[in-house]
Amino acid sequence: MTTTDPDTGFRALDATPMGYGSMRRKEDARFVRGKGRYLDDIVLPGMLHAAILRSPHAHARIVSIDTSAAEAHPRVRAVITGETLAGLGLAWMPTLSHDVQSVLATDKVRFQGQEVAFVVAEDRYSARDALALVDVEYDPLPAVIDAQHALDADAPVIRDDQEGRTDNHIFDWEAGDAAATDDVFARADVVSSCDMLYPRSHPAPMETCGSIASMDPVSGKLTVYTTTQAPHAHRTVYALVAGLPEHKIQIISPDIGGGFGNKVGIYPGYVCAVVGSIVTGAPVKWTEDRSENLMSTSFARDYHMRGEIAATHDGKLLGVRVTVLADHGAFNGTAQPSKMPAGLFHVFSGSYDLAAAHCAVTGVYTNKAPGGVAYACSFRITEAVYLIERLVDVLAHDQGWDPAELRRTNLLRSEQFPYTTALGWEYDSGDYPRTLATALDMAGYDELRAEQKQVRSAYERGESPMLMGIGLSFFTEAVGAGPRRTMDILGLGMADGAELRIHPTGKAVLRLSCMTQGQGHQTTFAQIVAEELGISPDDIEVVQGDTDQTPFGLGTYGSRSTPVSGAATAMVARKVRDRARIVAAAMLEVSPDDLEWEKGAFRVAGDPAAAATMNEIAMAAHSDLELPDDVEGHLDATCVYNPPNLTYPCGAYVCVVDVDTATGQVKVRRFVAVDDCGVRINPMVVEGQVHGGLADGIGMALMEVMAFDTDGNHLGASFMDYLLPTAMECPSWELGETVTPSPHHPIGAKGVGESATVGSPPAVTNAVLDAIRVRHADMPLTPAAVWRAVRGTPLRTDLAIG
Ligand code: MCN
Ligand code: CUN
Repeated sequence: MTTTDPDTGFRALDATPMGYGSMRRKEDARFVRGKGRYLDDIVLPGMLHAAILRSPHAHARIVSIDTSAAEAHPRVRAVITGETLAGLGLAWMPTLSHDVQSVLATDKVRFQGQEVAFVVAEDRYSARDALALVDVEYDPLPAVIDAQHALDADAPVIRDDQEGRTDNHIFDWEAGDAAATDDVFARADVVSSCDMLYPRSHPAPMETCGSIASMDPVSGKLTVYTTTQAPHAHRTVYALVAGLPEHKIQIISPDIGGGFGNKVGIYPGYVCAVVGSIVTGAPVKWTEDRSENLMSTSFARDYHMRGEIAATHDGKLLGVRVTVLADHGAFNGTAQPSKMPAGLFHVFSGSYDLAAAHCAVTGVYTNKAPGGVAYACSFRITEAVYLIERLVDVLAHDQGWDPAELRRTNLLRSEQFPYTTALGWEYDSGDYPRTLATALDMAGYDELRAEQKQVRSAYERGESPMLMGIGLSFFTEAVGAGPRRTMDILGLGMADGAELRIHPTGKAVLRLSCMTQGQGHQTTFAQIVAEELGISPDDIEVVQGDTDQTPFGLGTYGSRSTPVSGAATAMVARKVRDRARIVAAAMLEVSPDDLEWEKGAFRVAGDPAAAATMNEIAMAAHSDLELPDDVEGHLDATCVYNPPNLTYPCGAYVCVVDVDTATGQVKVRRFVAVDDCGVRINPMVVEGQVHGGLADGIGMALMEVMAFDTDGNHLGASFMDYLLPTAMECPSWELGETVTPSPHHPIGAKGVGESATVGSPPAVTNAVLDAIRVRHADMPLTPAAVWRAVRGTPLRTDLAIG
C-alpha cells in the first residue's frame, strides 16, 4: 500500500484504500490547519469563567475559610466552598474505586494542590485574581509521603473522615495459588529476588483538563462540554451523583489533545462547574493550567514491588512470587474494573510458561493526589510487565545467563495457545518465538554483543568512559475490557455500542461510544466499515463524543476501542450487509441465497453481469421497491458488543544505549520494536501509536518522576521539573511486526494503543543496567542516578531525601 522514496526515506501513500491499509488520517485535514475544536476554543453566550483555590499543604486541618473579600470583587459572581457543596449533598463524590473523594475540602486538606474553593467570575483573570482574596486558615499536620511508612503505627491517619479508621490501609488483594507457588520455590534450584519501585508518573497530555457546564433553567437540561475519554460513563455518574435525570444530561467531548488515561475520571472542577452554572444561571467554563494538571489530576504507577523468580539449574523458569505496596494517594480513585483493586496486574506471569505464580497487593493512602491508573497503563499491566521483565534480567545477571537465551527458551510456544496462565487468564493467540526472533534479527543481536565486549575492554583499560548496553523486553498485553460479566466500572458492564446509518446515496454515518484523543478513530473505524461494505472511508463519517448522538458504551482507555468498539463496528456493518443482501435479492429478483458478496456489491452466482452495488442497494432500500413482508426498509443497524475475552497483543523490544560513566548520561542509540497486534487496520496509525509509546518508555526509564519532599511539597509541578522526552532523546525507531489474528475478534485485530508504553520501560532500563553491570536500580535512570549506580550508591529519585 505504501511506497518508500529510496533517497528521502519518506513514504508516499497511495489513494484511499477500500478497507485496511495505510491512509492519511481524515482528522488531520482539520488538525494541521489549526482547525481542531478543543474545550478552550468553545465560547458560549454569557459564559462565566472559574478558577480553583488549592491547598498549599499536603496535610492540614482547615480552621476557617473567609470568602467575603473575594465575593466583594466587582467581577466575581460566586464563590463556592465545601460548605456550599455540603448543603447540596455534593461535598464528597464517589470515586471509581468505591471510595469517596472530597470535591472541595471541608474538614482537612489531604494533598498539596487539593481543591478548596471555586471562584466564578466574568473573566478568567478576575477569577484568578480573586483566589488571592479567599482567606483560608490552616493548621498543618505531619504528612505521609513515603508509602513504605504509611502503615507504621505512628503514621498520621489521613482518612479520619471515615468513622473508626485508625490507619492508612485501603485493601489487601491477592491472586494465584500461594501454596502451589511456595511449593515451586521450595523445589527450585535457583531463586532471584529484587525490590523495585515503579515510580509515580503523570500522563501529562498536551491539553489539560477542563469542563464547561451549562444548565438551562427552563428546560432543566444540563449540557457539559468536557475533556473526557468516556462521555457515556460520565453522564451516568453525573446522574447518580447529582441526582439529575439522565435523559436531561448531554455530555459533549470535543477534540481532545491527548488523554493517556488522564481524562477518564471526573474531577472536582467538573462538579463545581455544574454547581457554578446552577448557582449563577450562566454557562461556566473551568480549565486548569499545567501545574494544576500535574499536581492534582490522575497520576500513574507508584507501585513498590518485591518480586521473586524461581528456576532450574538449566534455566527453566518455574514460578514468580510478588508482594506489592500500592500508593493510591489521599483518595482511592483508581480507574479500573471495579472488582479488580490491582487492575489487570494478574498478567505479571508474563509471556512465559510458569508452573505457579502468586501476588499479594496492599493498597495504602498517602498525602498525594489520587487517581492511580493513567498514562497508557493497561490497568497496571505496565507495572506487571516491568516487574517480570526486570526479574528475568536479574536472574540472568545472577546466574551469568544471556537474557535473550533465557527468554527464548521460556517463551510460550505457538502450539500452546489458547494458553491459560497460572493466574487463570486465557491468552488468545501469539507466536512469541517468531516475534522475539524477528526483533533479535533486526537488531543484529550477536554483533551487538560482540561490539559491547570491545567497548567494555576499552573502558576497562581506562581508555574511555563509555559503556554500551543491550536491553530486551518481551511483553504480553491484555486489552479490550470486558467481558461485562467480569468487568465493570461502578456497576456499568464493559461493552460498547455502534450504530451505522446508510443514506440513500450510499454515504454512511457510524456512531460510536468510544472517544478518540488522537488515535485516529475517525479514519480507522471508517476503514473497518469500508472493508466490510466496500464504501470508501472518505464516504463514512465517524461520530463520537456526544451522548445525545451516540450509543451507550464505556469509552476509550485500556486500548479497548479496537477490541470492543472495533468489533461492534464490524458486526454492525455485517448486519447492514445482511439487510443489503435481502434488498439486492428483491432488486435482482433472485433468492438471497443465490447472491455472492464481492466487496461493494452482490452478484448473482453464475451470472456475473447481474449485480447490485452498495450505492444502488442503498437507494433501493429507501425506494418503493417491494420487499418481503417481514423485512423493514432501509439498511441502518445497531449493535452492542460484549467481548468474549480480552485480546492479547505482544511484542519484543531491543534497546541499545551508550552510557557515559563519567557523567551518567544515557543516549538511546537504537530501538527495535516488533509488535504483534493481530490484523492491522491502518499500519501507519499503528506505527504512530508505537512511536508514541516508545518515547513514553524513554521518558519513564530515564527522566519522568513525580517527586516529593518529606513535607509533601510537589517537586514536579511544571515541565521544568517533570521532564518529558522530546525528539532529541529519541532515536529513529526501527519497527517490525508479526501478525497473529485474535481468534475471537470479528476482524482478528488486537488493541495496540498502550503496547509500547507497557513494553519499552523495561527494555530501556535493562539496557542501561546491562551497560553498567548493575543488578538493579529504580527508574528514572537520570544522569545522577546512573552516576551513583556506577559507584555503588543507589539514589532514591522519588523522594527528595538522599
Ligand atoms: N489500530 C489499528 N490496528 C490494530 C489496532 C489498532 O489500526 N490492530 C488503530 C486503531 O484503529 C486506533 C489506534 O490504532 O485508531 C489505537 O487503537 P487501540 O489500540 O484500540 O487503542 P484505543 O483507540 O482504545 O486508544 C486508547 C489508547 C490508550 S488507553 C492510551 S492511554 C493512549 C493510546 O491509546 N492515549 C493516546 N494512544 C494515544 N495516542 C494519542 N495520540 N493520544 C492519546 O491520548
Ligand atoms: Cu490507563 S491510560 Mo489509557 O487506559 O487511557
